[in-house]
Amino acid sequence: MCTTCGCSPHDHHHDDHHHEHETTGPGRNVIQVEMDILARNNRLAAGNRELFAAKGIFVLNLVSSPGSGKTTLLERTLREIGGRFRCAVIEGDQQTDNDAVRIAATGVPARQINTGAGCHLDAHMVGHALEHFDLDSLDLIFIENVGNLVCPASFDLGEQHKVVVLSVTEGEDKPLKYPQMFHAADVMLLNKVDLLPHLDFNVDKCVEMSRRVRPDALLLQVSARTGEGMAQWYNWLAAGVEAAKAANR
Ligand SMILES: Nc1nc2c(ncn2[C@@H]2O[C@H](COP(=O)(O)OP(=O)(O)O)[C@@H](O)[C@H]2O)c(=O)[nH]1
Ligand SMILES: [Mg+2]
Repeated sequence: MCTTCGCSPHDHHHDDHHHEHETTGPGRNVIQVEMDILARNNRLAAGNRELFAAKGIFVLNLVSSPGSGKTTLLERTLREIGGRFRCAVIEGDQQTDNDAVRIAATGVPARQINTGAGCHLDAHMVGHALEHFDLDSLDLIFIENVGNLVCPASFDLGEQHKVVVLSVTEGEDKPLKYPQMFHAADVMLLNKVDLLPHLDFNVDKCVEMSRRVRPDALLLQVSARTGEGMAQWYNWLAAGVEAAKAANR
């Protein structure tokens, strides 16, 4: 059960046998069950985080609403910096392996997780996906979460940073409408800026709303379509990879 919307992320997850936290017994109420789920997730996320630190891997959790351009952004990123860093991608979607197929076409190893009815990835699913990679040969792992600005905010995967992608077609008020997510993300990528001439999207207003929710977030304006602004994103990635390696030395 998802603590936010009550959905069941494990319904269709074939190798998850940990349903015991989802049953209410005498004296236990729904809130306690939800707290157990989050506590268990946090424990598993801490394990993932320790593993990433031990291997010196920089790990990012990409979150957004559906269609804001996460996969397109990753495709371009991997094509443009895939030669500099050894990357892998974990893809989360309710159904299909479309995104993993798109990523694999760039030559980077990709693993799809299908969450079925579930609206977010959790640390347990990510832990299993990691078993399919040679972690000793990786610098950078991108996790593309299920498209949803609500539930993924509550579930730590063990990443160093959440990166929220907001596209200019979604309206500038999204940081205020989904403050939990925009507060949790250390970086906001404002994507599809190539479309700005066709829209009445107010970038300054969006930046101001984002600052109200998370004053210190790094805000970058990019277009995954044209490549505009992507160099700043790559510089930030390079610094993160270097820091993860330095901490591990
Ligand atoms: N114009 C424009 N379209 C984009 C950009 N990034 C992604 N798209 C388009 O937005 C749609 C959804 O992109 P996708 O990467 O699948 O989004 P996801 O659901 O967040 O992974 C696709 O049609 C992309 O081609 C961009 O920077 N500019
Ligand atoms: Mg996608």
